[in-house]
Amino acid sequence: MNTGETSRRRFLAAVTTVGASVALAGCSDGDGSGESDVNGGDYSAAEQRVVEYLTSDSETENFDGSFADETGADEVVIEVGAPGNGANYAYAPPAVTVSTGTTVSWEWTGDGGSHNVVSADGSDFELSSGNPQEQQEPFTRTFEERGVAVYYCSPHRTLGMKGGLVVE
Ligand SMILES: [Cu+2]
Repeated sequence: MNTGETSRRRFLAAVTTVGASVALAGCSDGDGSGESDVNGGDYSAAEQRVVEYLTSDSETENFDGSFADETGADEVVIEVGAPGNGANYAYAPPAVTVSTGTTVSWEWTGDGGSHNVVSADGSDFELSSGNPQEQQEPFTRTFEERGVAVYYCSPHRTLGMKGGLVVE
């Protein structure tokens, strides 16, 4: 259904949105310091991993380059089946920063068909909410360690239904 040309245009649009950091991703952290040298230091190295995940391959259209800052919160809710990516094919917010000890609760809206939460290759945390469902009890996880979680919805990954979490 989708064409490579369309995907490329969307990707280029994403590069423009989030700045030069994506285009120069291959150069990031070349000194091994753990900090990204690109994008004027606006993104931490951990955030940069999420940005690259959300803007590569099937772009996450509802990601505008910003991270919801939920550091210090005891509990954070991420909607599953929020508007975005052509229909209700989005996590909201798609990118979130939390502190260690935070409980994240993915809550199904009931919209957009069947969804799930599955960690992607490269994720520091393994996540699996099980088979895609239209509605189910929240998928809840408490993050005790620092790191990065990158995840997707199995049925809608190619439409951009992806999310990222930085635990700092
Ligand atoms: Cu989905």
